[in-house]
Amino acid sequence: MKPTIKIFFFVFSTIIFFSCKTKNKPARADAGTERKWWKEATVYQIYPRSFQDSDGDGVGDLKGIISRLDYIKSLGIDAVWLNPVYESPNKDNGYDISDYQNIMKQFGNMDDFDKLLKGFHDRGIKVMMDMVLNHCSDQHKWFQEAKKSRNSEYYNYFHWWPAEKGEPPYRWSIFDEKAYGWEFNKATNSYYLHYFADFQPDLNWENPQLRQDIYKMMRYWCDKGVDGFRMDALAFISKDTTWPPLPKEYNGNWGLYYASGPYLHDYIQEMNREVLSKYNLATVAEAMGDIPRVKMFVDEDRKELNMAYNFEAIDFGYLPGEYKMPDPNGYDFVKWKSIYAKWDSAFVEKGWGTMYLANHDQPRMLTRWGNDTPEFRDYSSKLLTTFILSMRATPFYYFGDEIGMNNIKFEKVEQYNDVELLTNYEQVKAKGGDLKRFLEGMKISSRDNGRTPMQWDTTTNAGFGNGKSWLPVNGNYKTINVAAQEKDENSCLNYFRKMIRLRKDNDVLVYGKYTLLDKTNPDVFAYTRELNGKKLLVLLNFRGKITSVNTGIDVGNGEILINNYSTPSAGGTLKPYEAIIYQL
Ligand code: TEU
Repeated sequence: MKPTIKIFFFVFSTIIFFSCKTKNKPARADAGTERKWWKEATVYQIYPRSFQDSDGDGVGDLKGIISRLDYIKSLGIDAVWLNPVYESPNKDNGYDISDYQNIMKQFGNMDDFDKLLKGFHDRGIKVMMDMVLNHCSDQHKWFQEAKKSRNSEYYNYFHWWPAEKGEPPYRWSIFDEKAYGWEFNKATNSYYLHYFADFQPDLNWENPQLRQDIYKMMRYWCDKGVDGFRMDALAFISKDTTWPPLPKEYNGNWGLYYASGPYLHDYIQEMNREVLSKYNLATVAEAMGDIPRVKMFVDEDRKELNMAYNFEAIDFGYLPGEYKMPDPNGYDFVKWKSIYAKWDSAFVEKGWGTMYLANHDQPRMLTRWGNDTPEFRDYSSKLLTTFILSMRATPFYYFGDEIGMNNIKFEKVEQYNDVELLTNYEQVKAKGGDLKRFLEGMKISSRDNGRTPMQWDTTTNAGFGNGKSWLPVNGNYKTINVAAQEKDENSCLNYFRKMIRLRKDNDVLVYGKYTLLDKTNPDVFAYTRELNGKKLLVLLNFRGKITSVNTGIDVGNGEILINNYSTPSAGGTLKPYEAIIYQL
């Protein structure tokens, strides 16, 4: 090429480059963060085991999801997060992976996965995979080899404590009957570490070879065309291998301690260089801790991840020192509101958050944060939907919540499937605790409540599948189901669609500045969202009674954009579980 032509091309491409940049300039009123598809997206979480069973074995599968693609599209969501679909013995429902590059047999095969991915992409829906990187299954080839001998090439893929050094320093385990994080292995005369169940050995990220294998595996999925990752327990991957005793100040706060490994962010940055930066991905990490710690995962300058999935608000209202035991006196609503305001302010300048009220580790949002009595189920379900979709953070919406599914509330321990509940039950029992009280509490907070099969229609098993489902279908499926709600324009389902459209049509709901109002109101969550001169007011009455609200804003000339009653309240009061968004 002649030098003059080269110069011409250089000048021309520079102009194009900068004009594209200006077009994508942020429209946010108060921050420097850029517009991104994953900030504007609503993510719908699918727990494949419970969504749709296509072959009658009682377990949901990929073909089942394929048969529901048009339904998922009809919701208006932009992306899905699929809980783990990899090969697994399923002792923790896929969070114990035995082969990261194969599909769990119960769910189908790789051909089904490719069809599913294409089916989503054809409909303009992105797919986020669940990546479990802190641990794998004890059935994984790496562990099967490692446990044979200290000389195995995979021995250092895990953390071991040689028995000749005596008992290992205490580590707590979340899913262990003895709450003990080390398990003895005879063949190697050593203990392996497991922060979760003993069938979930922790991977040794301190070993560069393991990290390279993980990155290679992640690139395999990226090359297939997946659009992002939800990274399970990522904050726990780095360990201090001098194994100091657990510091006293972390007593009871194991999550924080486990999330403070010395090389955590070096590893995430390395993963970013080796994998994430090479693709256009949405990444979200389960990130424990206070604001400065969580910001480290998502501050753009640090080149780690996109979104933080924090636990402070969702874990609120449990009795201190008792695992997931709801306080019978309820929770401090004013404090809860302030937690949301605090986390909003965390990401004004840098990073980005997520908004959710439920997922597969939580009970149904309607039971926990709303009101599942017949009188208020409909109103409170719509209220929670309004809340999730009007905050400044990417909404992660859990399947089934769009029709207002609620907790199944098992009576007996035998009815449960979840390893978390079963091991915690044993822990309470070992301590001589009150098991009846424990089971009462679990009716509100246990994970199986959120895992019962999707309620599609009034046919056998709610249309989930022909076989006996792995968890029973909630007995209310004859009234609470998709088919019935499709026909009712005022259903929770259609309200969810409407609210999604509202968020799509109003940038202000995505990027607009957030201001909490009437902060000390013990019943109402009230806030404004503002962007480029547009201002919305969100009013949410979280109580089953008429309440007053005092935001100091005159809504007289405001236009109501959405409301969950046929005739909205006017002035300073709100009806039970009323939700209104005004454009001021
Ligand atoms: O959960 C990670 C996690 O930190 C758990 O403590 C979670 O908060 C707990 O399950 C809440 O009840 C992930 C997955 O989401 C969960 O389903 C798995 O069981 C867990 O990892 C182990 O892989």
